[in-house]
Amino acid sequence: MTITITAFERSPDRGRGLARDMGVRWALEEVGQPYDVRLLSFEAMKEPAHLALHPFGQIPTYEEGDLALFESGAIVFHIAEHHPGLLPDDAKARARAITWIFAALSTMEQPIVDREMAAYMERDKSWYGEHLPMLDDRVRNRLDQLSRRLGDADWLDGGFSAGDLLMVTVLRRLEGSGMLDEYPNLTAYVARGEARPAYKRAFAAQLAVFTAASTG
Ligand SMILES: N[C@@H](CCC(=O)N[C@@H](CS)C(=O)NCC(=O)O)C(=O)O
Repeated sequence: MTITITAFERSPDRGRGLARDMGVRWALEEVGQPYDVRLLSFEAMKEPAHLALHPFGQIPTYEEGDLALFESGAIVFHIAEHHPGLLPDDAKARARAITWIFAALSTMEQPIVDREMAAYMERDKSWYGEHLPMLDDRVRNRLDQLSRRLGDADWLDGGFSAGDLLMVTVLRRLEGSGMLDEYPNLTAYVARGEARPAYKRAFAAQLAVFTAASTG
């Protein structure tokens, strides 16, 4: 059955793989599942046709036959549940890998996105200089804890899983902040994710969309 996802027609990240379709593309590449992409403008994302798929008017969405999903975490989880390779077979190991999916998208992503949003929206405000160190501390606290847990392991719990895929995707949002550089094991962890052939294919595919939109 054909899978169609949605992505930005012209991604604000300029094709650096930070838009949330990246994790979905990566998961589909990991399991060897071909997919189509429907590109959307910001305006089209707020129109009724897209709102019927995504109540918040965002990307990505995922359509497969009569199934329509939104939320990148739910989509990656769905892909991992229906194809081998992203979740272990052992029930307990599987539950732990799923736990890392939630940890990536709630515990880790939240302070990282709060910091990112402040940089976009508060940079010119008088309180930004005081607020930023607080936001940095919250991110650092989570990075400290994650770094301690990962230790010198390659992945968070045994073999590479959907939990690692989403954790690497989330940590990449810190690119350019210098914060990840303080944690050599997390830097190496992200690099291991980025070195996976499936990651490279997904990254190239989303970059090609931005390049085409910029040169076309
Ligand atoms: N929690 C959602 C976040 C989705 C999200 O923030 N999408 C962004 C792109 S990365 C978006 O569509 N932004 C445009 C908008 O909100 O208008 C997910 O993981 O899918």
